[in-house]
Amino acid sequence: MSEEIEKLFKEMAQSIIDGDSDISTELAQKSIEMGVPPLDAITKGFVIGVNYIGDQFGAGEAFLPELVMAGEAMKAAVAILEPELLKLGSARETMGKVILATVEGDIHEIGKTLVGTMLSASGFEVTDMGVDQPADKIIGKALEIDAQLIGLSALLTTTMVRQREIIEELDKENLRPRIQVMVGGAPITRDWATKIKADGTSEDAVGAVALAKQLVGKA
Ligand code: B12
Repeated sequence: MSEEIEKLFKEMAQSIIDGDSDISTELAQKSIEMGVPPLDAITKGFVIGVNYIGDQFGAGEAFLPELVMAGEAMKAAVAILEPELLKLGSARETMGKVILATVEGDIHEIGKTLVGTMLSASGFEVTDMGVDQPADKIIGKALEIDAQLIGLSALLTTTMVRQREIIEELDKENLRPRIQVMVGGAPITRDWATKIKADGTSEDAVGAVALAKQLVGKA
């Protein structure tokens, strides 16, 4: 990695730590002009900053306003890079229909949106329902558009249980394996996914695409 790009990644992380959306969007734009791969800008730059603030918050060394500002700066930067991520898409065939949602009680959206963008770039038809979505709405939407796959994001240990509820509901209504479920979000582990009988999980957006392809039989 060139020194210039390394410096850019550090500045990106710092802009999130500072909660400065003006700088984070400026740096996102700069990375495009420099030809930095957009996913690298996110994972090697901005995510480092948001994880740092998350850890500080968890340790009681940063407070809610800082978390909120970091989240906003992160969201703004990712929005600038989204069209670039979509451009990377080499998809020629339709891979299938996916519903994405963050579960009820949970408003974290950045990771879910990133997963959605990457899935779209890979040829999936993505219906992103947004955040704080109850089970019946998610299942209703999946049936309405005849989705093969539901992707459920949860960032809180208190909301991950909602993933299980949705899977149980689908099972109760005999809607699986017609509709498969992948789960994700920072607290989600492979063990959890197995325990709640999800069809799979991935810790990042690239892995989510690979998993989705595998689940629809197009890997
Ligand atoms: C930004 C942020 C916020 C922002 C969210 C802004 C937004 N518009 O999304 C705001 C300020 C709103 C927020 C609020 C809260 N937050 Co918060 N937040 C974070 C933070 C710092 C970063 C999350 C993030 O965006 N990461 C970057 C993205 C790219 O990564 P990601 O979300 O993990 O997604 C990736 C993977 O997980 C995966 N993935 C994600 N979804 C899916 C779905 C599928 C299907 C698949 C396959 C993969 C997948 O792929 C993604 C891309 O690589 C985390 C800390 C952390 N490191 O996770 C805390 C964190 C999640 N928050 C936390 C807390 C406590 C809260 C609050 C309760 C704080 C409060 N007291 O009010 C509230 C909850 C509000 C609610 N009801 O949801 C805690 C949770 C602790 C716990 N054990 O549950 C954390 C861990 C911070 C901490 N260390 O304490 N938060």
